[in-house]
Amino acid sequence: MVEDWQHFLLPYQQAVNELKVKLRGMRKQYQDQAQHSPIEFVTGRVKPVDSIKEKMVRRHVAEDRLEQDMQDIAGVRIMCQFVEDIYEVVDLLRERSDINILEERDYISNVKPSGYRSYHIVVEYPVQLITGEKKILAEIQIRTLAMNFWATIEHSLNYKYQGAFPSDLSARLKSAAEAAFKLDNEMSEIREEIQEAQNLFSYSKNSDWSQ
Ligand code: 0O2
Repeated sequence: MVEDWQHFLLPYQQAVNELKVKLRGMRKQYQDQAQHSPIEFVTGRVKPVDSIKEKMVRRHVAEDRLEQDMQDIAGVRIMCQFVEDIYEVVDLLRERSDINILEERDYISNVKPSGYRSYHIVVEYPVQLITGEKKILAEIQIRTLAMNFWATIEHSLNYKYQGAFPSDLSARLKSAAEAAFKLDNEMSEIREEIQEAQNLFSYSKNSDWSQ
């Protein structure tokens, strides 16, 4: 029985904070070398207690199995400019010694019926507490800016309709997901041209809105 949720969630918040710092640090290193960063920006959140409780019921997760069976209490999202960047980020994560990848779910090759696309990685990440080391499960979602735009809109509509979309809205959302993916593919076609233009900016002289 979780009696003190704030206490239970503290190491999850620490994991999210640390991962955000590390991933933003990767972007800084690319900028430092005046190279295109596959990471555009990073966000993170700890799942709200109500969402945890709702998912426990929906997925039949017992409270004493939460730490092992709920993989997305700590969540980090990495946004990329291009689909190719997503796979570069995945390779970078696979190389890291501070995270242990447990599972990968490619919802880009295997698009969800809703139209949702993203690459999900479930990792085990050690946080250092005053009581010692604790391994935390975290879900890292990697997506393009276009995928993120679609998912953000769909998520808010989902909240309103509780997943039961009217069929015309559901069809519109699917078609919007395909339009977003077409935009990603169009951008990939001119990726080299775009990156060349971006390299003409001196990163040190231009403001960085991603921090
Ligand atoms: P939030 O607010 O983002 O935390 P489940 O959580 O049961 O749905 P599972 O198998 O545990 O599914 O994990 P999955 O499907 O790999 O990832 C779930 C998370 O991915 C969701 O978290 C969303 O962030 C995102 N996601 C998955 N499918 C969709 C979708 O169709 N539309 C949108 N907008 N996002 C999706 P939460 O808990 O829903 O919410």
